[in-house]
Amino acid sequence: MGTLNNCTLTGNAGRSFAGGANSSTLNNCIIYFNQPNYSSGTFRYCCTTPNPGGVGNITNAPLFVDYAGGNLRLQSNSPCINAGTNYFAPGGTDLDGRPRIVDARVDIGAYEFQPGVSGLFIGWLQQYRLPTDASADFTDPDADGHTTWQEWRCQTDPTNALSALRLLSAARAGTNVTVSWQSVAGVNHFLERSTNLWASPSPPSACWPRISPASPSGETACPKATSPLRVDAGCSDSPYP
Ligand SMILES: [Ca+2]
Ligand SMILES: [Ca+2]
Repeated sequence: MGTLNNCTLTGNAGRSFAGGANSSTLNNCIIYFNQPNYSSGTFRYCCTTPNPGGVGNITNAPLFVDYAGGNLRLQSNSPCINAGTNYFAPGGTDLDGRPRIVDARVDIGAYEFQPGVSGLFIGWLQQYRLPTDASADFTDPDADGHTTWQEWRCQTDPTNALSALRLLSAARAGTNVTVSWQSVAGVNHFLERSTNLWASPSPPSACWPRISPASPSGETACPKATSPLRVDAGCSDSPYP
C-alpha cells in the first residue's frame, strides 16, 4: 500500500497479492506485464490492463524500447507519451536525469520520451555505465577523438580508446588503392573524399560525397585519388540526426 507517481512496474508476479500493485494509489504510472497487474487501488493517468476505471487511464501496451532487454524507455509511438498529468509529475528530471516534462505534458512512466534522442541510445549509455543525463552525449570519455554520440553511430566502445572508427591503412594495389578500417558487424560504412579534410560537410547534416557503396567489410578498393579520403559510418558528425 502506498502512493507512486511516474513509476514503471513490470515483470512481477504475486501469489497471494497482485504482482504489480496492491491496494495502492498510482498516478502517471505504467503497470504492465505483471501477473496480475493489480488487485485494487486508485489509478489516475496510468497505463495498465484491464481498465481499472478512473480518470485518464489507458490500456494499450506501453511500447517499451526493449522490454526483453530491460530497456523500459518509450518508443516514439508509445501511447504513454503526453498522456500523464503534470499535477502529479515529480521534480525536474526523469529517471535518466533528462527533462521530466517535454512538450508541456508529462509522459506516463519513469522515463520521458526525448524527441530526437533514441531510447536505444540512452540504454546503450547505461550499458557502458556512462551518465544517461545527456552530460556524456558529446564528450569523449575514452579520449579517442570521437564523442560518445559518434561512437554510438559507429557502434564502437565509448569506454575503450582502441575501439574507434578510423582508417588503418591505404595501400596501392595496381590501379587502385586498398583502404582498410576497423569495422563493426552490422554497421554500414562509407568511403568519402574531399579536397580538404578539415572542411565541414555542407550543409552541416550532409556527408561528404561518397565514392564507394556502403560496406560492412572494413576494407574496400577504390580508384587512386589525389584528394584525401576518410571513412564514415553514416553522418557521424551531425548531432542526433
Ligand atoms: Ca570516444
Ligand atoms: Ca572508443
